[in-house]
Amino acid sequence: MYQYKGENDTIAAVSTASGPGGIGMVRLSGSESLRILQEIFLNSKGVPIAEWKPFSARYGKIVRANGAAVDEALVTVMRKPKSYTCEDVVEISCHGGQTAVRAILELCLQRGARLAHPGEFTKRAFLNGRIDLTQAEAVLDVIHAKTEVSLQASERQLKGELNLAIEGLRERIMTVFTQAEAVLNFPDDNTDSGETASLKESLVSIVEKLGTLLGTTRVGRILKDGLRVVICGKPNVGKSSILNALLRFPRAIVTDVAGTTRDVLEEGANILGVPVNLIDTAGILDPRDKIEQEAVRRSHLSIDSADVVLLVFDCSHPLETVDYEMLLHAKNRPLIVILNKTDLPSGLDEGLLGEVTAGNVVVKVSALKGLGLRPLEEAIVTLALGGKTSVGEELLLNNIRHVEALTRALRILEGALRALETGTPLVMISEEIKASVNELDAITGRNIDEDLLEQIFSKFCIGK
Ligand SMILES: Nc1nc2c(ncn2[C@@H]2O[C@H](COP(=O)(O)OP(=O)(O)O)[C@@H](O)[C@H]2O)c(=O)[nH]1
Ligand SMILES: [Mg+2]
Repeated sequence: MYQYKGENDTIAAVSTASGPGGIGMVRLSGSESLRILQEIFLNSKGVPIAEWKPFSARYGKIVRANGAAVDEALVTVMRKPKSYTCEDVVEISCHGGQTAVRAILELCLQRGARLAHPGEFTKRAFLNGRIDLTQAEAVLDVIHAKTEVSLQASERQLKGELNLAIEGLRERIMTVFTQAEAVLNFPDDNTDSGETASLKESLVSIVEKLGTLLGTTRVGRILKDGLRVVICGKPNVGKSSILNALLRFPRAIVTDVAGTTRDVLEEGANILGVPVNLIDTAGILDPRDKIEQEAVRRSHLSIDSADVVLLVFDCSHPLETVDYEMLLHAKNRPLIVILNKTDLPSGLDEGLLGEVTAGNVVVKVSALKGLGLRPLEEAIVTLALGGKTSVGEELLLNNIRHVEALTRALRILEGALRALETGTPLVMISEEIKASVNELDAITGRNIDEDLLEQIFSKFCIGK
C-alpha cells in the first residue's frame, strides 16, 4: 500500500488557463490557506474568515502588505475535509489575463505558500483518499475531452465507475484466493474435487469479465484520441470537397486541376459525437517531382494507419484500373466506398460497380450539393463503434496503463486456470491468483510506487 507521507506545506497555483479571459483564479490548498487569505484579503464588512459560512463567496480586495489593492476578488473557502483535496482550500477569483493572477499568486507565495507541482491538487485528493487513481486520471480526460460523448465517458470514470468495476473484480479474485488457501491449509476438510471445480468455475467467470472489460478499449481509445479517417481516391474525384463538406468549412483548396492537394491535410471534426481526425490525401498517381513523391508516400502511410478509409469514386465517370488498385490497397482496412458527384448523370457501369464493391459499405454523396452526408457520417460512426450507431452507457477503458495492467491480470488468471486444469499443485496456483490482485491494485492506486505516481501526475497542468 502506498503510504502518504503527509505533505504539510500549503500549495498555490493559477488554476485558469493563461491568456486573456474574463476571470482568472488562484487556488490554495493546505493548512495555511486560510491564514494566507486572511493576510491578503480585505473584506468590505471585515468579517474574520473563521466566521464565514462554508461554501459561501465573499467579495473584497486583494491587498499588498502596504495596503495597496492588487485587484477586486471573489473568494471561496472550502474547509477540510469537504474540499477538492480534503484540505483547507481557498479559491480567489479575480480579473482574467496574466497580470492580476500572477500578482495574487506572488502574494500567496510571499506569505508562505509553495508553488504547486502539475496535478498536485488532484494528487492530494488521491493521497487523502477522496478519489482513487482512476478518478484522478479521469480528471485529465475530462479536461481534454474532444466531444460531449468523450466527456460523458470520462465523467463515468470520474464518478468512480471504473474503480467500482475493478474493486468488484478484486473482491471476486480474493474470494477465489481465500478458497484456494482454505483448501491448502485444511486439506482434510476439503478433500473432494468439488472445491477445485468451484475454483475453476469462479476463475472462468472472472476471466470472462476481464475479457469483456478489455473489449471496450477500442471504442474508449477512439473517444479519447479521435478516430483516424483517411480520405483517398484518384485525383479530382472530390476528396477535398468531401473533407470540406464533413467539416462544414472550406479547409482544403478545391479546384478542377488534378493534383491540387499536394500535402496530407489533417483536421479535427466531431462526427455525431465521435471525435474524428479527418485526413485528406493527395491522390497523386504519377509523381512529377520530389514533392509529389513525398505526398504519395505520406498518402500511403496515412492509409496504413487509418481506423477508417473513405475510398472515393467519381460516379459521373466509368471506373478505371487505378480505382480497383486503390480498392485492393485499402481492402484490409475498415472501408467505406463513397460514390461522389451523384448530382451529375451516372457514368458508371452499375453491374461492374456492384461486383467490385460487393461486401463493402457503399454510400452515395454529392459533396458539391451537400447530399448524402448524414448517411456517410452514420456509416463512419457505425464502422468505428463496431456496428453500433452510438456510444451506450457502458464503462469504456481508454487508458493504456489500465489496459496493460488488466491484460497482465488476465494472462495470469488464464495461466492459473490452465494450471488448475492440468493438475498443477494448488500451492503454486494460489500465489498466481494473488499476483493478479497486485495488477488491479496498481490501477486503482491501492498499491502504487512513487515513481509511477509522479509519472501520472506530471501529465497534468499546474493548478489542477
Ligand atoms: N458536380 C460535382 N462536382 C464535384 C463534386 N465534388 C467535387 N466536385 C468537383 O470536382 C473537382 C475536384 O474536386 P476536389 O475536391 O478538389 O477533388 P480531389 O482532387 O479528389 O481532392 C472540383 O472542381 C470540385 O468542384 C460533386 O459532388 N459534384
Ligand atoms: Mg484534393
